[in-house]
Amino acid sequence: MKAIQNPQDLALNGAIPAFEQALHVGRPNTGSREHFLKYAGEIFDRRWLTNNGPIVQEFEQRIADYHGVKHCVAMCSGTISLEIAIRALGLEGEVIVPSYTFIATAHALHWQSITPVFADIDPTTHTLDPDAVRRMITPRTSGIIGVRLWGRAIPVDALQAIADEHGLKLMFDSAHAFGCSYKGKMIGNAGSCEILSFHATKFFNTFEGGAVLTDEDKLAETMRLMRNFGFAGMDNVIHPGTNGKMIEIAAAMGMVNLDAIDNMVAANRRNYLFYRDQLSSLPGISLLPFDEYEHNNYQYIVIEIGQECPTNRDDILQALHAENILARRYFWPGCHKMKPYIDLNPHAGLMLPNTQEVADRVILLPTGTTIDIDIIRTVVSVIRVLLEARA
Ligand code: T4K
Repeated sequence: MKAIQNPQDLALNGAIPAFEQALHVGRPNTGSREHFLKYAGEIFDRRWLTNNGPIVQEFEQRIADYHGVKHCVAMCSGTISLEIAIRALGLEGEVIVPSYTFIATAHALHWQSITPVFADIDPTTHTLDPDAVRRMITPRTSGIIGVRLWGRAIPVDALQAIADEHGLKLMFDSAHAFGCSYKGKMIGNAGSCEILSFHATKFFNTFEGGAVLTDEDKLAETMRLMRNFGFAGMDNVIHPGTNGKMIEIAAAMGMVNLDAIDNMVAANRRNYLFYRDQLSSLPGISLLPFDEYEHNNYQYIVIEIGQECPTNRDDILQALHAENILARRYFWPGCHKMKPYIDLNPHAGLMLPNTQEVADRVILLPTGTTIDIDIIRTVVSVIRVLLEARA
């Protein structure tokens, strides 16, 4: 790793990149390879590969216990978990969601001929603003999906009050919030259900995978049917369904990663604190804070580029990419500016000023167990030297 002290050290100015191999925001964390291979051997011996196998069942119990929730219904992805939960709740017509989220939140609705109606966010938390949600309610609205973006705070009580007042269903896309709490309560129990993603790039992964957490017995039963074609036993289909099952080898990855989860959170927290320290002296750059009184997974390092910064967000991104630091501008430009939503409602942005502003000023920096403090020092020095050169 080369030292970056002067503008001529920047790859942007012709120097060799700081990193030979790309640094990713979503480099997977992995638990014990040895234990994983032991599970794999057992799967071979048992010849039970999928369809609610014993590892999936144990995995579901551990995830439910971890979050203190009654049911965990494991699925093959976070997106399928969203689709199944949306259908099991009977959502239809219009559903209010933030535009500032991964496209899957909106797609899971559109895929089922439901219109996602985008409401604006609170610029400090990056999550749904309850007042903005109220403004988007119409006679066709059937529900609200809150997104616990970056695993951080979302006004659960205010959203529940709006849902109750208008007879709407409320659920949460908690794809980023595995192991997080809000107001001292672990996620999983808010609204009717909460969905998780275990995609490779999430700090906790099952290669691909997802789950729905709920305290509602009937809802859990319906989703279990729906993820397996509606089968209630051999030759007996009693419900519409699809194939949303988690496979045994994915659950095995989940088991070894659960065993290692404390180390993964500790690495993320160490990185977060070091980034916070290193970034604190840079003008116009602020790190989105985690509330230390809550359980956090610290999986995303989100920085915001403000007015006082001597350069703009995309200039910084370009300098980082030149060094092979593949920082991301999640979730730019917002779902409402992507297809098919831009065609369906080209003027949606008029109601989304905070979304547009936040999407234009955010950068995510690499973290996780493959990133250490020496790497972070170099990442931050690239930004520091660039800002000094632009000042
Ligand atoms: N709701 C929310 C709020 C979400 O953020 C997501 C997913 C979902 C729902 C849906 O859940 P899933 O159906 O995905 O379970 C990534 C992930 O693909 C996506 O899961 C995630 N959110 C989103 C925030 O990030 P991309 O397209 O930005 O990145 P991707 O998958 O190309 O990976 C990023 C980089 O990580 C790669 O360029 C290389 C590296 N990488 C990736 C993989 C897959 C590795 O080093 N190893 C790997 O195995 O979406």
